[in-house]
Order: sequence, then structure tokens, then C-alpha cells
Amino acid sequence: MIVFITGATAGFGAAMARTFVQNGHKVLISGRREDRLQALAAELGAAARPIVLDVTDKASIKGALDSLPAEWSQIDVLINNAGLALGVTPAHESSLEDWDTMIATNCSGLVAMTRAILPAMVARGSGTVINLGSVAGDTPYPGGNVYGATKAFVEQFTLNLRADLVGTGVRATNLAPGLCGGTEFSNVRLKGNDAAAAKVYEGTEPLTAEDIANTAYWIATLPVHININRIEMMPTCQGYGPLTIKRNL
Ligand code: NDP
Ligand code: 8X3
Repeated sequence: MIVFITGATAGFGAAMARTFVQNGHKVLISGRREDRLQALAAELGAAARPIVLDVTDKASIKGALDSLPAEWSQIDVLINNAGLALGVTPAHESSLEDWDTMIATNCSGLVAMTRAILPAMVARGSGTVINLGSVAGDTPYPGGNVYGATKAFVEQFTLNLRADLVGTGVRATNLAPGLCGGTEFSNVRLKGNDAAAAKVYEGTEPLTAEDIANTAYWIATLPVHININRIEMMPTCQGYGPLTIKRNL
């Protein structure tokens, strides 16, 4: 299989690239940081092809796909993994610029990648799209505001893809993890405050990027008559909180 992974310069995406290659597949690894892509490509060898690509830039997506040589152009699996959270402040104190960046990356970027690659899958009658959602797309929490809303979009877009793709042979899955450590997610969210990012995982045994990669691999390699619509996964140490009630006592 040829697997196109967005956001392969870190975290889940890099782990997924390693998992697919270790299992004999070829990966198109993409992201904005070229040095990271080159390092991963050097590690993975001929089974990996680096592509500098910003999912918020439609010209960048088109250029990357147009420049694929024939032997890399039949994409069997698209993993829309690139994404980010910015900030943990309440809505009324959050940065509109951060909100725009999350929407541009997590929603518009994911949609643009899907629209660019889906027609060829449908024409061939096979393919799998795996979108990275989040527990935040279903469960609101303080400071989640626009991040959670973008992941709710991912969930609903994926289910609507399912509605459109029935009968085409193309599959779509929303893979929605909870607390996952060992990636740059919290460092990005907390704007480089690495001490605060480390505290997010203090005293927990979070999911790992390898857990997510193994799940994506399982989804992509199931017999073709099976479509996993959505998976929500959490570390065992995470659960649901109560609804909040502000009492005037
Ligand atoms: P990381 O921050 O470790 O990795 C994010 C990746 O996204 C990087 O490779 C980054 O690459 C890429 N990226 C960000 N913006 C863009 C862009 N505009 N264009 C292309 N690539 C971009 O995060 P994780 O691996 O933890 O998260 C991956 C996905 O999983 C995200 O969608 C996240 O929301 C989701 N998720 C994460 C969870 C967690 O707890 N870690 C839990 C649930 C979901 P570069 O900067 O080089 O472009
Ligand atoms: C990342 C998981 O719980 O920090 O999507 O929102 S969480």
C-alpha cells in the first residue's frame, strides 16, 4: 500500500510512518518542517518519500500531488493527521488568530487534502481515509472551545463521507484519541511552555503515539468489507467528568 500521512514530522504521524514501513508499505511523509522530514526519510529508506506540504495552502497541496512520480501516485490510504490545538483559555479570553489557525489546519486543511485525493480512490473503487479527531470533538471541557469544535467537524465530516462513499469501495474513519503523551501536541498548545506541557501528563499513563499508529494500521489493513466508522480511545486513567453546575449558594 501507499500511505499519505499529513503531519509526519512529529508525534502520531512519524509513528504511523514507522509502523506502515515496518510492515512492508510505502509512505508519503508530509509536513512543514523539511529537516524533520529528511531525517525520517533517512531513517526509513526507500519506502518513504518526504513532501514539504502545508495543509492550509491549497497551492502547496496541488504542487505536492502534481509532482508525484507515477510509482508513488496511487494513494491507497490517506491519513489526515496534521492538526493542532492552540491555547487552553476560556473563549472570551482566547486569541481569534489561534482560532483561525486551528480552523484552517484541522478543518479546511483536512477537507482540502481529502478533496484532492478522494476522486482517484473513488475512480479505482478502493481506498481508506483516516481522519484524526479527538475525544474533544465529543466531550466539551473548559478551554477546549474551538479545538473541540474543529474535532466535532472532523467527526461529522467523516460520517458524511461515509454517507457519500457507500458503494464506492472507499472507506472513512474518524480516529478519536484522548490523552496521548510523547508528542508535541501539548508543547504546541501551550506555546512552547515545556514545563506546563509536561505537567499535563504528570502522574498518568497516557496513550502513546505507537498506540495510535497501531490502531491506524489495524483500520487500514482490515478486510475491505469492513469500515470502522469511528473509534474513541482513551488511556485507562482517563474518563468522563460530571456536568458543571454553578450554584448560587
Ligand atoms: P504533534 O504536535 O506531535 O504533531 C502534529 C503534526 O501536525 C506535526 O507533524 C506538524 O508538522 C503537523 N502540522 C501542523 N500544522 C500543519 C500544517 N499547517 N500543515 C502540515 N502539517 C502541519 O501532535 P500529535 O501527533 O499529538 O497530534 C496529531 C493529530 O492528532 C492532531 O490532529 C491532533 O489534534 C490529534 N490528537 C492528538 C492527541 C494528543 O493528545 N496528542 C489526542 C487526540 C487527537 P509541521 O509543524 O512540521 O508542519
Ligand atoms: C487532544 C486530546 O483531551 O487534550 O485532542 O483534547 S485533549
